[in-house]
Amino acid sequence: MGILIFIPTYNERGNVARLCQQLNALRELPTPVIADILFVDDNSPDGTGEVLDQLAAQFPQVRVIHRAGKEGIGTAHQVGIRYAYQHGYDTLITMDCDGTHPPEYIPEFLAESASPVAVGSRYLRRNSLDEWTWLRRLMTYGGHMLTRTFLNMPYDASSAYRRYRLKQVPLHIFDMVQARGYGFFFESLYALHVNRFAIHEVGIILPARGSGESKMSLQEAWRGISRIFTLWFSVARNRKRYKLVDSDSR
Ligand SMILES: Nc1nc2c(ncn2[C@@H]2O[C@H](COP(=O)(O)OP(=O)(O)OP(=O)(O)O)[C@@H](O)[C@H]2O)c(=O)[nH]1
Ligand SMILES: [Mg+2]
Repeated sequence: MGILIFIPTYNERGNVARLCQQLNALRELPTPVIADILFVDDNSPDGTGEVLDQLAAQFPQVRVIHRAGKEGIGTAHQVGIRYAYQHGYDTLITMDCDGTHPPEYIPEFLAESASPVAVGSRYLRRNSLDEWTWLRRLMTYGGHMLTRTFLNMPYDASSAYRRYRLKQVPLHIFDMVQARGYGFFFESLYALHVNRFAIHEVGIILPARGSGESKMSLQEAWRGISRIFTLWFSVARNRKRYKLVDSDSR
């Protein structure tokens, strides 16, 4: 089977319909992107779940999983990833719902065929974060500096805009990830990196968020930072912690 686009939502009522429409428009391109779309909504108080149900009734390619409450962005991605494996998709794209991950990059993600993983990177283009506030830029660059320094990863490790080729990546990689929140992104990329899966970066420009508010609170940012150090410490103590049995032969 083909492509699944996975999008976690929490209070994105004002953004879901537009994103859905933009993703459907990719079907009309000269090289059409025919994909199913899966939303995982955590019982958003703003009623995003009901809007998603309407979209699912309107478009057969849209599916919705409703969870009972806010369980974190990392566990939402785990649900999306497991759904993709269980339903036999070859390719999984993951992205945010807030308009910061323009769907125009999806064809570029798909065109790259050499790497099992592709990541949308905010560090390849000078103007990538021009529309963002200085505080949000500071947080993003700070996180990047920490993942570079402590986890030795050159990529944009906290980017949620990704493409995985599932036949080339074993599900077990994601079983190793413990972070339930934003730490999911660098922990999963770390597991891929140490197991020598090629990671391709696509330079993206991120517009400011559409409607609604960020869920990246100071508490979430702090949790992410402490997760980097926990990871660093646990890897220092047990070098095999994230290693698959056969990764040395890759
Ligand atoms: N299902 C689910 N989705 C979440 C949760 N937290 C965040 N999201 C979604 O994950 C995506 C990213 O969240 P954002 O609030 O945009 O976080 P961010 O991109 O780090 O921060 P900004 O873009 O700066 O606002 C959005 O689509 C959110 O709706 C959660 O606990 N559960
Ligand atoms: Mg965002």
